[in-house]
Amino acid sequence: MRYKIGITCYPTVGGSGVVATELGKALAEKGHQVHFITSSIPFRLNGCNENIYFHEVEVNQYSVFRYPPYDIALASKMAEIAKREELDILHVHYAIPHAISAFLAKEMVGDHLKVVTTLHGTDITVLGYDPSLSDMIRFGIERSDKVTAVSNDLVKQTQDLLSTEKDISTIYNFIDDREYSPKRESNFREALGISSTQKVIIHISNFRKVKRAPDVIQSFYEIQKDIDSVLLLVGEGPDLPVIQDQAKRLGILHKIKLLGSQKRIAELLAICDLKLLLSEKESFGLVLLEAMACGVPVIGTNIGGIPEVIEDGKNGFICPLGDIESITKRAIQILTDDKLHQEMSEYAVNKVTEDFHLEKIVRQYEDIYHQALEGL
Ligand code: GMT
Repeated sequence: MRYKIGITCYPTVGGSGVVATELGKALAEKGHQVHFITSSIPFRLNGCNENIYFHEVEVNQYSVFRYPPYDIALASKMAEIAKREELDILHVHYAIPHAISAFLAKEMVGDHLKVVTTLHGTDITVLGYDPSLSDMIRFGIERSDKVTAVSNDLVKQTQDLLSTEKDISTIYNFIDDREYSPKRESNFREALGISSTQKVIIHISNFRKVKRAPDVIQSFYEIQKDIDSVLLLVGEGPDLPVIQDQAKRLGILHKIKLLGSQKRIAELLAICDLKLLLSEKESFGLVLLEAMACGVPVIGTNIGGIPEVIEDGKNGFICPLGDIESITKRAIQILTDDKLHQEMSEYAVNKVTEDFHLEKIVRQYEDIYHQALEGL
């Protein structure tokens, strides 16, 4: 069965936008017709595919508006495209405001249009605590025909926090192994002036508070005392100046490479020995999958969906939040025991293939669309 699917997401850098865009590309490859309805072209939407269309949501400015009504403009665009292109499904990523706009669009178009909402994390674990939004998030979820979340932990948090009995299916994030695979050609070591004997540790994030970037710096400070190593920091965000100061104070700034936003992540990962993700909130941790697919062992905190991605002692280690001593100990273990590193690297690649492969996960979304359309 081929569907006509409208996809809405945040088009800028961010896990939910990446997942939504990669899903759209994979669905289009399988012959579905995919219409991205977003405020600008999603940043991962490169290259052409005959089944992919892009519809920009434009918000007109009128002096009477103090705030431009994006949510209404989005709903209106969704309804316009759904009617004109005879869409079967609106699949929205991130509850606010997308699920609400989709609800409005469905009211305008008719019940034959089905709404699938995918929860990604902060739409629940941060916004869900805001009393001015929580009832609206619950409404969006309950009025969606199908709801998915990216980990079992996020399903549970949503049900507990919003007191909803809505059935929410876990569909994990996925990775395309045509893009992320081990032992890729990479000239980053030379380009970054890293010697062949130095170990390379990487952290990739949006450097918001929840990512606990200062813990990454503190752990690296401890690790580099024992191991000749460098730390690569990829991404942009508000905590970058904070950790730059911290690294300067600790006297390790010269061992840290601040790389900003990068597109060639797989090539960067090819030179890495370890990835750290020490967040205090993380519904899944897509960056863990990227590392694992490239054969890089990972250390993460015991929060959110991270333990559903990292099997402690198998493809990396799980450490208590903020426990720098245990993170350091585990990192040194991985970086000094070549046999363990090799085993973890292989386990990581196999786990990605078995649990998080694009084909498997895309089939699960197709199944959700089928259920929504059949009223199952
Ligand atoms: O990581 C972020 O803060 C960005 C955020 C987003 O909405 O783009 O990521 C969330 O969705 C990703 C894709 O499903 C997940 O892999 C991230 O774990 C999740 N972030 C948080 O829960 C903090």
